[in-house]
Parts: sequence; C-alpha cells; structure tokens
Amino acid sequence: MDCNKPLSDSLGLPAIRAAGEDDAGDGGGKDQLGIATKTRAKPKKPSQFKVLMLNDDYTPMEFVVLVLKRYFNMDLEQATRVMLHVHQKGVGVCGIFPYEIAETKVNQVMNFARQNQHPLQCTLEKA
Ligand code: TYC
Repeated sequence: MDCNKPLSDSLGLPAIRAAGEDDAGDGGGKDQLGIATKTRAKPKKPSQFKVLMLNDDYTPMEFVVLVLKRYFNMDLEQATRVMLHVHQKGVGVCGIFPYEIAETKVNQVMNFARQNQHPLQCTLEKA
C-alpha cells in the first residue's frame, strides 16, 4: 500500500475534503463555501498624505518657521520659504507621509500651537 496517498484513495473511496477545498487544493473552489485565501497579485503601497499648513492673521512668522524646522526637519531657508508661501497663498505643503506619520505630525503641530496659544492650523489631505 502506498502510504503517501490518502487512505480513501487506497480503498477506492471518494476523497474526503474540508469545506471549500477542491482538487486545486488552494481553497479557491467556486462551488463551495470556504475561507478566502487569495493574495493580491499587486500589493498596494500604503497611500500617502500631504500635511498642509494654513495661514492665519495671528501666529507669528517666527513660530511657523520653528514648527517647520522642528517637526518637518527643514533648515531655516526651506522653513522660511514654506512659511512665506503659506502667508501669501493661504495654504502650503509641509511634507508627504504615510497616513499614520502624517496624522502624528498634524497632532504634534496642533498641540505645540495650542500650548503656545497660537491659532495655527494644520491638516491632512490624500496625496
Ligand atoms: N500670516 C501670519 C502673520 O502675518 C504668518 C503665518 C504664516 C501664519 C504661515 C500661519 O501657516 C502660517 N503673522
């Protein structure tokens, strides 16, 4: 007797199988219930989010520059350029990050602004 074959085979009985299993053995049998085990052919890369800074009339320019240096790792020149862009246009991009990092940055900036009693606003937008 071939010990590698299922016993049902050796005895000439119909194969016993788990629900959802077919001859392909991949759980993809379409005629029966089963757990979906298909993996994505093309795994999606995590979507990116822009962190936006909004202008207001009260937050000092120096404070915005400090925020951009502290939380977005900009040097003085970059930070000044982004701050002036926001000041003139109303909104500007501080950086683009995966969702959880972008959300953390927004919270850090909002907390820091609140602690210093500035109305500075920061938000997220899908990139
Ligand atoms: N408009 C502010 C001022 O004149 C400066 C400012 C720049 C505030 C950028 C917020 O996101 C901002 N003091």
